[in-house]
Amino acid sequence: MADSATPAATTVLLLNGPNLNLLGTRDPGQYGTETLADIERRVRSLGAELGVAVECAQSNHEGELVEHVHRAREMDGIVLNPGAFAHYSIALRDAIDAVDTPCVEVHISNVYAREPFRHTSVTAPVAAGYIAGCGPFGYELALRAVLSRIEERRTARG
Ligand code: CA2
Repeated sequence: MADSATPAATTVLLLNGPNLNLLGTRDPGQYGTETLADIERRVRSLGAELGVAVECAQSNHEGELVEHVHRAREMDGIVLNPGAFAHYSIALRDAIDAVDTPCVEVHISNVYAREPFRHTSVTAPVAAGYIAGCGPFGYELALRAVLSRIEERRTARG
């Protein structure tokens, strides 16, 4: 059990939005062949290498995603692929803005090379960072990026 002499382990929430549970089942040209379970394994394993606990969640429901973000108030960081909610969910944006937990947004595909409605993210302006178009590897980049933000905050707070 953590006491004042033992700092609590860093914990990051890996949160995926609507339809991302279908990864690996179709559309490999856009999203690759890895399943969401493969991606979660990959990010957890990088977390273990870096001494960070990664908790994974996925939901197809806006309200549930909002609640997961609220739950992350007790955590150190969030890696979030909001899926299509990135393009229009003000509720998700407000949740990210409301919690004092740095959030790095990630998209598997290069949304800027796709339809114009994917070029807007309402969540990105309240995120601590944004990664798109790097495939599933983007999640590893996002974990490293959020850890760097967490470290910066710890240094600034002394
Ligand atoms: O590129 C991304 O990661 C996206 O967040 C994926 C979302 C899309 O709406 C965003 O514009 C960009 C869609 C996820 C759908 O995933 C599927 C995977 C396999 C089969 C069908 C859907």
